[in-house]
Amino acid sequence: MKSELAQVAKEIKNLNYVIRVISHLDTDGITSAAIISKALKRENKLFCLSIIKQLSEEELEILKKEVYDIFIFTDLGAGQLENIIKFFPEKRIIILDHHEYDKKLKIPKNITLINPHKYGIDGSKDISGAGVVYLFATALNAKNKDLSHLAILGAIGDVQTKFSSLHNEILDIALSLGLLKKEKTLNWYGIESRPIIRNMIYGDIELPGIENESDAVMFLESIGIEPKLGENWKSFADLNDEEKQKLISGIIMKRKELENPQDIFTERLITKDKGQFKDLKELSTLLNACGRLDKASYGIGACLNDKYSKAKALETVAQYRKEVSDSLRWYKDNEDKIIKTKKYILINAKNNIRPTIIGTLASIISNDKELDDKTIIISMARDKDNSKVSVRIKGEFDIDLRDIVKEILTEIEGEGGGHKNAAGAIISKDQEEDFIKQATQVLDNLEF
Ligand SMILES: [Mn+2]
Repeated sequence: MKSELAQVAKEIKNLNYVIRVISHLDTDGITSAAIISKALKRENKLFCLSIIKQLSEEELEILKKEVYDIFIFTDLGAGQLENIIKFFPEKRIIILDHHEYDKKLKIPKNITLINPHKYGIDGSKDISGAGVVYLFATALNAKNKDLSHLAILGAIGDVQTKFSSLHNEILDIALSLGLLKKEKTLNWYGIESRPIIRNMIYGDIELPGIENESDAVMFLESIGIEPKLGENWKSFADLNDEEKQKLISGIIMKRKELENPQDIFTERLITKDKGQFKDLKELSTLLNACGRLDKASYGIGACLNDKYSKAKALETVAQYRKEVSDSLRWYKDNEDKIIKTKKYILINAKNNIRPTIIGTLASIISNDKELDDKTIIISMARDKDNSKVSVRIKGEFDIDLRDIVKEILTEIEGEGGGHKNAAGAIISKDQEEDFIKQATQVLDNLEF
């Protein structure tokens, strides 16, 4: 990969026209965009950046008409290689992506695909899109090592949490430059921003006897911790050192009947920043929210420490949380519009839920403790003239949701894809009813 990266870096260095950059809207895509933006700026290159949901044929149709001579795709493009070859026979194309690509394709000379799968590295777990872009950026200029924390952030966004040797190399650079630090803390998501009481009820630390809000409040008061700060519930980070210690001892006491009462800690990665920009997992949520609410630029700005973007990103994540909880309320209030059987739940939210949030809703439903295991959740929401379909399953089973989508799509026109446990499709809005009919047929006949 190194010599290929060096070659492309040299080409970019010598270039003197505007570069078109296209990236993906999730955390990995946003961090990829931040890295490439900063790296190109450092070389005094002009570029024009867009963040998109997916590289559909529709999107490619628009892009190919643009006047740019060179396109760089980050965190997307590999999966659409065939279409890119078809749509861009004359443009210079560079793809920096970790997704799998069709190895049977003959890649023409105008296209350079920089992809870990080419070199026997598993891009699904061992390197993120931001990681590939980071490697390119450091080939361009060693100064770009100061973006190493963003490569790690991209990996966390793509849930590549078991760090490969490649990620560990990048992490070591971020640690040695003081961009990131490891910190031992309670094994809770959202030390900085999630209310303690929420973590006590839903968090990963088992707490016998704490089932609901009043249990949690009573427990906190019993150990002398005020659960609220003004109007708001306190997060762990809101506590002073003495209170933190009291809470930790209290939690261990509460767990004394369990096998490992002290097994409540984890190591987290933190930046030099504060609040929701400190913990990489929370920062990842923030970037993801910016992407999904069509405010990716705030996320990119936040990655590059722009003050205005950071303030706007905080507003955006608050709005995202509100929209997610509104979508959950819509789901609960509209049972008559939802098809529910023992095996599946079918939701057509139409225009009531944002298409970029419908997958989040399906994921939340699939985590519902009261739902039967193996329940398949199919949710749909409109995106202009199309409908976005998200498919999830409760629990982890040997069912490939992509196969189910593919089977439904044999009768319906549409593009499907995704992962084994989280698949999706895009269909035309006019086909919603047919899709639902076909889906119920496929699911009713499915044996599992
Ligand atoms: Mn990615």
